Amino acid sequence: MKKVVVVAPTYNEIGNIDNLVKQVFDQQKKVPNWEIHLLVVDSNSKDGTIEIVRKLKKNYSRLHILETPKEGLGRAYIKGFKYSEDKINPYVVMEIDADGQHEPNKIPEFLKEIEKGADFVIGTRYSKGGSIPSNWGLHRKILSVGANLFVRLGFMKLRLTEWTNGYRAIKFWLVKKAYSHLESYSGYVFQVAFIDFALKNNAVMAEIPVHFKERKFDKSKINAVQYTLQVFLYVLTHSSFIKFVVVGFLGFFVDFGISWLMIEQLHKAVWVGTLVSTETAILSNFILNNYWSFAHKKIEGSGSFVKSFLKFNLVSSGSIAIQTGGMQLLTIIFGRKFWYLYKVLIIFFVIIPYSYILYNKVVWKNK
Ligand SMILES: Nc1nc2c(ncn2[C@@H]2O[C@H](COP(=O)(O)OP(=O)(O)O)[C@@H](O)[C@H]2O)c(=O)[nH]1
Ligand SMILES: [Mg+2]
Repeated sequence: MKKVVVVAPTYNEIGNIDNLVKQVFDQQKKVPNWEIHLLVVDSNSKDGTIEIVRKLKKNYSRLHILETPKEGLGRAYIKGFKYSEDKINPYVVMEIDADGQHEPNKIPEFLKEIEKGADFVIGTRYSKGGSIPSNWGLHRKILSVGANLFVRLGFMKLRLTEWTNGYRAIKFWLVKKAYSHLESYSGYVFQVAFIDFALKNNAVMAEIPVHFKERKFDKSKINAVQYTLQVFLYVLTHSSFIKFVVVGFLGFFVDFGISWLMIEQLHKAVWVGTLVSTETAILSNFILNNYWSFAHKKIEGSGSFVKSFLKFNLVSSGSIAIQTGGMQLLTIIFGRKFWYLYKVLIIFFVIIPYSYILYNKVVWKNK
Protein backbone atom coordinates (compact mmCIF):
# COMPACT_ATOMS: atom_id res chain seq x y z
CA MET A 1 0.00 0.00 0.00
CA LYS A 2 1.30 3.45 -0.91
CA LYS A 3 1.73 6.02 1.80
CA VAL A 4 0.71 9.65 1.57
CA VAL A 5 1.76 12.13 4.22
CA VAL A 6 -0.49 15.16 4.44
CA VAL A 7 1.71 17.92 5.86
CA ALA A 8 -0.21 20.65 7.70
CA PRO A 9 1.84 23.58 8.99
CA THR A 10 0.33 25.38 11.94
CA TYR A 11 0.94 28.64 13.64
CA ASN A 12 -1.72 29.47 16.23
CA GLU A 13 -4.54 27.35 14.80
CA ILE A 14 -6.14 26.19 18.05
CA GLY A 15 -9.64 26.84 16.72
CA ASN A 16 -9.11 24.95 13.46
CA ILE A 17 -6.79 22.01 14.08
CA ASP A 18 -9.33 19.70 15.64
CA ASN A 19 -11.57 19.73 12.57
CA LEU A 20 -8.67 19.32 10.20
CA VAL A 21 -7.39 16.18 11.90
CA LYS A 22 -10.83 14.56 11.95
CA GLN A 23 -11.63 15.44 8.36
CA VAL A 24 -8.29 14.29 6.97
CA PHE A 25 -8.61 10.86 8.59
CA ASP A 26 -12.24 10.65 7.45
CA GLN A 27 -10.91 10.42 3.90
CA GLN A 28 -9.12 7.12 4.59
CA LYS A 29 -12.21 5.02 3.89
CA LYS A 30 -12.53 6.55 0.42
CA VAL A 31 -9.00 5.58 -0.62
CA PRO A 32 -8.45 1.97 0.48
CA ASN A 33 -5.28 1.58 -1.58
CA TRP A 34 -3.56 4.48 0.18
CA GLU A 35 -2.35 4.79 3.75
CA ILE A 36 -3.02 8.33 4.93
CA HIS A 37 -0.70 9.92 7.49
CA LEU A 38 -1.04 13.45 8.81
CA LEU A 39 1.98 15.41 9.98
CA VAL A 40 1.32 18.63 11.88
CA VAL A 41 4.37 20.90 11.72
CA ASP A 42 3.88 23.44 14.44
CA SER A 43 6.12 26.49 14.62
CA ASN A 44 6.02 27.26 18.27
CA SER A 45 2.33 28.28 18.47
CA LYS A 46 1.54 30.28 21.56
CA ASP A 47 -2.14 29.35 21.75
CA GLY A 48 -1.92 25.68 22.70
CA THR A 49 -2.42 24.22 19.20
CA ILE A 50 0.13 21.53 19.86
CA GLU A 51 -1.48 20.39 23.12
CA ILE A 52 -4.69 19.73 21.19
CA VAL A 53 -2.75 17.69 18.61
CA ARG A 54 -1.06 15.69 21.34
CA LYS A 55 -4.44 14.77 22.78
CA LEU A 56 -5.77 13.79 19.36
CA LYS A 57 -2.71 11.65 18.74
CA LYS A 58 -4.02 9.17 21.29
CA ASN A 59 -6.89 8.35 18.91
CA TYR A 60 -5.00 8.43 15.64
CA SER A 61 -1.92 6.24 15.26
CA ARG A 62 -1.06 7.87 11.92
CA LEU A 63 -1.02 11.38 13.32
CA HIS A 64 2.51 12.77 13.69
CA ILE A 65 3.89 15.92 15.27
CA LEU A 66 6.96 17.95 14.43
CA GLU A 67 7.82 21.07 16.36
CA THR A 68 10.02 23.69 14.75
CA PRO A 69 11.11 27.24 15.48
CA LYS A 70 9.12 29.97 13.70
CA GLU A 71 11.13 30.43 10.52
CA GLY A 72 8.46 30.81 7.86
CA LEU A 73 6.09 28.57 5.96
CA GLY A 74 8.64 27.31 3.41
CA ARG A 75 11.06 26.24 6.12
CA ALA A 76 8.27 24.48 8.04
CA TYR A 77 7.33 22.49 4.92
CA ILE A 78 10.91 21.46 4.13
CA LYS A 79 11.38 20.24 7.70
CA GLY A 80 8.06 18.41 7.45
CA PHE A 81 9.10 16.71 4.20
CA LYS A 82 12.44 15.61 5.66
CA TYR A 83 10.75 14.27 8.77
CA SER A 84 8.28 12.34 6.58
CA GLU A 85 11.17 10.87 4.62
CA ASP A 86 12.98 9.70 7.77
CA LYS A 87 10.01 8.38 9.72
CA ILE A 88 7.30 7.43 7.25
CA ASN A 89 8.88 7.00 3.81
CA PRO A 90 5.93 8.20 1.70
CA TYR A 91 5.30 7.84 -2.02
CA VAL A 92 3.43 11.15 -2.06
CA VAL A 93 3.26 14.19 0.21
CA MET A 94 0.45 16.69 0.34
CA GLU A 95 0.40 20.31 1.40
CA ILE A 96 -2.69 21.62 3.16
CA ASP A 97 -3.52 24.72 5.21
CA ALA A 98 -4.64 23.89 8.72
CA ASP A 99 -7.11 26.76 8.97
CA GLY A 100 -10.07 25.11 7.21
CA GLN A 101 -9.58 27.01 3.94
CA HIS A 102 -8.73 23.78 2.11
CA GLU A 103 -11.45 21.13 2.23
CA PRO A 104 -9.91 17.75 3.10
CA ASN A 105 -12.65 15.93 1.17
CA LYS A 106 -10.68 16.77 -1.99
CA ILE A 107 -7.77 14.53 -0.92
CA PRO A 108 -9.11 11.49 -2.87
CA GLU A 109 -9.26 13.59 -6.06
CA PHE A 110 -5.63 14.62 -5.65
CA LEU A 111 -4.61 10.99 -5.21
CA LYS A 112 -6.63 9.99 -8.28
CA GLU A 113 -4.59 12.44 -10.38
CA ILE A 114 -1.41 10.94 -8.96
CA GLU A 115 -2.66 7.47 -9.90
CA LYS A 116 -3.35 8.75 -13.40
CA GLY A 117 0.33 9.71 -13.74
CA ALA A 118 0.75 13.25 -12.38
CA ASP A 119 3.89 14.07 -10.39
CA PHE A 120 2.55 17.36 -9.06
CA VAL A 121 -1.14 18.12 -8.52
CA ILE A 122 -2.24 21.68 -7.73
CA GLY A 123 -5.56 22.61 -6.18
CA THR A 124 -6.63 25.60 -8.26
CA ARG A 125 -9.06 28.32 -7.28
CA TYR A 126 -8.97 29.90 -10.71
CA SER A 127 -10.35 27.31 -13.09
CA LYS A 128 -13.94 26.24 -13.61
CA GLY A 129 -15.28 24.67 -10.42
CA GLY A 130 -12.81 26.46 -8.13
CA SER A 131 -13.37 29.64 -6.13
CA ILE A 132 -12.14 32.24 -3.66
CA PRO A 133 -14.47 33.46 -0.88
CA SER A 134 -17.21 35.64 -2.36
CA ASN A 135 -17.27 37.86 0.72
CA TRP A 136 -13.63 38.91 0.32
CA GLY A 137 -13.20 42.65 -0.14
CA LEU A 138 -12.28 43.96 -3.57
CA HIS A 139 -8.64 44.71 -2.68
CA ARG A 140 -8.13 41.18 -1.41
CA LYS A 141 -9.63 39.68 -4.54
CA ILE A 142 -7.49 41.89 -6.74
CA LEU A 143 -4.36 40.99 -4.78
CA SER A 144 -5.04 37.28 -5.04
CA VAL A 145 -6.06 37.22 -8.71
CA GLY A 146 -3.36 39.78 -9.61
CA ALA A 147 -0.49 37.89 -7.94
CA ASN A 148 -1.44 34.72 -9.76
CA LEU A 149 -1.83 36.42 -13.09
CA PHE A 150 1.52 38.15 -12.68
CA VAL A 151 3.26 34.84 -12.07
CA ARG A 152 1.47 33.12 -14.96
CA LEU A 153 2.37 35.84 -17.41
CA GLY A 154 5.85 36.32 -16.00
CA PHE A 155 6.68 32.67 -16.59
CA MET A 156 4.56 32.53 -19.77
CA LYS A 157 3.10 29.28 -18.53
CA LEU A 158 -0.54 29.96 -19.23
CA ARG A 159 -1.72 26.39 -18.99
CA LEU A 160 -1.30 26.49 -15.20
CA THR A 161 -4.01 28.61 -13.59
CA GLU A 162 -2.75 28.51 -10.01
CA TRP A 163 0.72 29.14 -8.58
CA THR A 164 0.17 30.35 -5.06
CA ASN A 165 -2.39 28.08 -3.42
CA GLY A 166 -0.82 25.66 -0.95
CA TYR A 167 -3.15 22.69 -1.48
CA ARG A 168 -1.10 20.17 -3.43
CA ALA A 169 0.05 16.58 -3.86
CA ILE A 170 3.62 15.86 -4.94
CA LYS A 171 5.42 12.60 -5.63
CA PHE A 172 8.27 12.19 -3.22
CA TRP A 173 11.04 11.73 -5.79
CA LEU A 174 10.38 15.31 -6.89
CA VAL A 175 10.39 16.62 -3.31
CA LYS A 176 13.83 15.08 -2.70
CA LYS A 177 15.17 16.57 -5.89
CA ALA A 178 13.79 20.01 -4.97
CA TYR A 179 15.30 20.34 -1.46
CA SER A 180 18.38 22.29 -2.43
CA HIS A 181 16.40 24.75 -4.57
CA LEU A 182 13.64 25.26 -2.04
CA GLU A 183 15.90 25.78 0.93
CA SER A 184 16.55 29.35 -0.23
CA TYR A 185 12.87 30.28 0.12
CA SER A 186 11.76 30.28 3.71
CA GLY A 187 8.47 32.18 3.34
CA TYR A 188 5.24 31.77 1.36
CA VAL A 189 7.13 32.39 -1.92
CA PHE A 190 8.32 28.81 -1.50
CA GLN A 191 5.02 27.76 -3.15
CA VAL A 192 5.87 29.60 -6.37
CA ALA A 193 9.47 28.32 -6.29
CA PHE A 194 8.23 24.74 -6.00
CA ILE A 195 6.06 24.91 -9.15
CA ASP A 196 8.85 26.64 -11.06
CA PHE A 197 11.26 23.86 -10.03
CA ALA A 198 8.76 21.14 -11.00
CA LEU A 199 8.23 22.61 -14.46
CA LYS A 200 11.96 23.03 -15.08
CA ASN A 201 12.41 19.38 -14.17
CA ASN A 202 9.69 18.24 -16.58
CA ALA A 203 7.33 17.01 -13.88
CA VAL A 204 3.89 15.95 -15.11
CA MET A 205 1.57 18.67 -13.79
CA ALA A 206 -2.16 18.43 -13.12
CA GLU A 207 -4.75 20.74 -11.60
CA ILE A 208 -8.01 20.08 -9.82
CA PRO A 209 -10.48 22.84 -8.96
CA VAL A 210 -10.88 23.60 -5.24
CA HIS A 211 -12.91 26.06 -3.20
CA PHE A 212 -10.87 28.32 -0.96
CA LYS A 213 -13.15 28.68 2.05
CA GLU A 214 -13.24 31.61 4.42
CA ARG A 215 -10.96 31.07 7.42
CA LYS A 216 -12.98 29.61 10.30
CA PHE A 217 -10.96 31.02 13.17
CA ASP A 218 -8.35 33.75 13.64
CA LYS A 219 -6.82 35.60 10.71
CA SER A 220 -4.26 35.09 7.94
CA LYS A 221 -0.61 35.06 9.01
CA ILE A 222 0.70 36.31 5.72
CA ASN A 223 2.61 39.59 5.40
CA ALA A 224 1.13 40.82 2.12
CA VAL A 225 3.76 43.46 1.30
CA GLN A 226 6.74 41.22 1.98
CA TYR A 227 5.07 38.35 0.10
CA THR A 228 4.27 40.43 -2.99
CA LEU A 229 7.84 41.69 -3.11
CA GLN A 230 9.31 38.20 -2.77
CA VAL A 231 7.06 36.80 -5.50
CA PHE A 232 7.93 39.70 -7.79
CA LEU A 233 11.67 39.19 -7.26
CA TYR A 234 11.40 35.44 -7.68
CA VAL A 235 9.67 35.72 -11.04
CA LEU A 236 12.09 38.40 -12.24
CA THR A 237 15.10 36.28 -11.43
CA HIS A 238 13.76 32.88 -12.55
CA SER A 239 11.57 33.44 -15.58
CA SER A 240 13.12 32.24 -18.84
CA PHE A 241 10.64 34.44 -20.64
CA ILE A 242 11.67 37.67 -18.91
CA LYS A 243 15.35 36.84 -19.37
CA PHE A 244 14.69 36.09 -23.04
CA VAL A 245 13.10 39.54 -23.47
CA VAL A 246 16.07 41.19 -21.72
CA VAL A 247 18.49 39.31 -24.00
CA GLY A 248 16.46 40.49 -26.99
CA PHE A 249 16.90 44.12 -25.92
CA LEU A 250 20.63 43.64 -25.34
CA GLY A 251 20.87 42.11 -28.81
CA PHE A 252 19.26 45.20 -30.26
CA PHE A 253 21.94 47.40 -28.68
CA VAL A 254 24.78 45.11 -29.76
CA ASP A 255 23.43 45.13 -33.32
CA PHE A 256 22.93 48.86 -33.39
CA GLY A 257 26.25 49.65 -31.67
CA ILE A 258 28.37 47.56 -33.99
CA SER A 259 26.60 48.88 -37.08
CA TRP A 260 27.26 52.43 -35.91
CA LEU A 261 30.89 51.65 -35.16
CA MET A 262 31.55 50.03 -38.50
CA ILE A 263 29.54 52.38 -40.68
CA GLU A 264 30.10 55.73 -38.98
CA GLN A 265 33.49 55.33 -37.38
CA LEU A 266 35.33 52.80 -39.53
CA HIS A 267 33.61 53.83 -42.76
CA LYS A 268 33.01 50.27 -43.89
CA ALA A 269 30.43 49.44 -46.53
CA VAL A 270 26.89 49.41 -45.10
CA TRP A 271 26.32 45.79 -46.07
CA VAL A 272 29.55 44.70 -44.34
CA GLY A 273 28.66 46.61 -41.17
CA THR A 274 25.16 45.15 -41.18
CA LEU A 275 26.34 41.61 -41.77
CA VAL A 276 28.93 41.74 -38.98
CA SER A 277 26.61 43.46 -36.49
CA THR A 278 23.65 41.15 -37.09
CA GLU A 279 25.71 38.00 -36.82
CA THR A 280 27.48 39.26 -33.67
CA ALA A 281 24.10 40.04 -32.10
CA ILE A 282 22.81 36.61 -33.06
CA LEU A 283 25.88 34.95 -31.53
CA SER A 284 25.74 36.99 -28.31
CA ASN A 285 22.00 36.34 -27.99
CA PHE A 286 22.58 32.64 -28.43
CA ILE A 287 25.26 32.54 -25.76
CA LEU A 288 23.28 34.64 -23.27
CA ASN A 289 20.16 32.57 -23.80
CA ASN A 290 22.06 29.33 -23.47
CA TYR A 291 23.85 30.20 -20.24
CA TRP A 292 21.20 32.43 -18.69
CA SER A 293 17.61 32.43 -20.02
CA PHE A 294 17.49 28.71 -20.77
CA ALA A 295 20.26 27.63 -18.39
CA HIS A 296 18.13 24.72 -17.16
CA LYS A 297 18.14 23.33 -20.72
CA LYS A 298 21.76 24.33 -21.44
CA ILE A 299 23.33 22.92 -24.60
CA GLU A 300 26.79 21.50 -23.99
CA GLY A 301 29.41 19.75 -26.10
CA SER A 302 30.83 21.41 -29.23
CA GLY A 303 28.84 19.25 -31.69
CA SER A 304 25.40 20.01 -30.31
CA PHE A 305 26.43 23.60 -29.58
CA VAL A 306 27.22 24.26 -33.26
CA LYS A 307 24.08 22.42 -34.40
CA SER A 308 21.88 24.46 -32.07
CA PHE A 309 23.61 27.68 -33.06
CA LEU A 310 22.79 26.93 -36.71
CA LYS A 311 19.15 26.29 -35.76
CA PHE A 312 19.20 29.56 -33.83
CA ASN A 313 20.43 31.33 -36.98
CA LEU A 314 17.59 29.79 -38.93
CA VAL A 315 15.01 30.99 -36.40
CA SER A 316 16.63 34.45 -36.43
CA SER A 317 16.51 34.56 -40.26
CA GLY A 318 12.83 33.71 -39.94
CA SER A 319 12.26 36.73 -37.72
CA ILE A 320 14.11 39.00 -40.17
CA ALA A 321 11.90 37.67 -42.98
CA ILE A 322 8.73 38.12 -40.90
CA GLN A 323 9.69 41.68 -39.97
CA THR A 324 10.61 42.67 -43.51
CA GLY A 325 7.48 41.10 -45.00
CA GLY A 326 5.22 42.46 -42.25
CA MET A 327 6.61 45.99 -42.56
CA GLN A 328 6.17 45.91 -46.33
CA LEU A 329 2.60 44.64 -46.03
CA LEU A 330 1.55 47.25 -43.44
CA THR A 331 3.21 50.03 -45.44
CA ILE A 332 1.29 49.03 -48.55
CA ILE A 333 -1.98 49.01 -46.61
CA PHE A 334 -1.58 52.00 -44.27
CA GLY A 335 1.19 54.08 -45.83
CA ARG A 336 4.70 54.68 -44.46
CA LYS A 337 3.97 57.49 -42.01
CA PHE A 338 3.66 55.22 -38.95
CA TRP A 339 6.41 52.75 -39.86
CA TYR A 340 7.87 52.80 -36.33
CA LEU A 341 4.49 51.84 -34.89
CA TYR A 342 4.30 48.85 -37.22
CA LYS A 343 7.75 47.80 -36.11
CA VAL A 344 6.85 47.93 -32.43
CA LEU A 345 3.59 46.03 -33.02
CA ILE A 346 5.28 43.34 -35.11
CA ILE A 347 8.04 42.87 -32.53
CA PHE A 348 5.64 42.58 -29.60
CA PHE A 349 2.87 40.55 -31.14
CA VAL A 350 4.69 38.44 -33.71
CA ILE A 351 8.46 38.31 -33.20
CA ILE A 352 8.48 37.81 -29.43
CA PRO A 353 5.94 34.92 -29.44
CA TYR A 354 7.45 33.43 -32.60
CA SER A 355 11.01 33.42 -31.21
CA TYR A 356 10.04 32.31 -27.73
CA ILE A 357 8.02 29.38 -29.01
CA LEU A 358 10.66 28.26 -31.49
CA TYR A 359 13.50 28.62 -28.98
CA ASN A 360 11.56 26.32 -26.67
CA LYS A 361 10.43 23.86 -29.31
CA VAL A 362 13.43 23.80 -31.65
CA VAL A 363 16.61 25.20 -30.11
CA TRP A 364 16.23 24.50 -26.37
CA LYS A 365 13.98 21.48 -26.36
CA ASN A 366 13.23 19.73 -23.07
CA LYS A 367 15.95 17.27 -22.17
N1 LIG B 1 4.51 25.87 10.87
C1 LIG B 1 4.19 27.08 10.37
N2 LIG B 1 2.97 27.27 9.86
C2 LIG B 1 2.68 28.49 9.34
C3 LIG B 1 3.59 29.56 9.35
N3 LIG B 1 2.98 30.62 8.77
C4 LIG B 1 1.73 30.22 8.43
N4 LIG B 1 1.53 28.94 8.78
C5 LIG B 1 0.35 28.08 8.55
O1 LIG B 1 0.18 27.98 7.14
C6 LIG B 1 -1.20 27.90 6.79
C7 LIG B 1 -1.55 29.03 5.84
O2 LIG B 1 -1.39 30.25 6.49
P1 LIG B 1 -2.42 31.47 6.36
O3 LIG B 1 -1.95 32.54 7.27
O4 LIG B 1 -3.81 30.98 6.53
O5 LIG B 1 -2.17 31.94 4.86
P2 LIG B 1 -3.26 32.35 3.76
O6 LIG B 1 -4.34 31.32 3.78
O7 LIG B 1 -2.49 32.36 2.49
O8 LIG B 1 -3.73 33.68 4.18
C8 LIG B 1 -1.96 27.97 8.10
O9 LIG B 1 -2.25 26.67 8.52
C9 LIG B 1 -0.94 28.64 9.04
O10 LIG B 1 -1.15 28.29 10.40
C10 LIG B 1 4.87 29.32 9.93
O11 LIG B 1 5.74 30.19 9.98
N5 LIG B 1 5.12 28.07 10.42
MG1 LIG C 1 -5.33 30.59 5.31
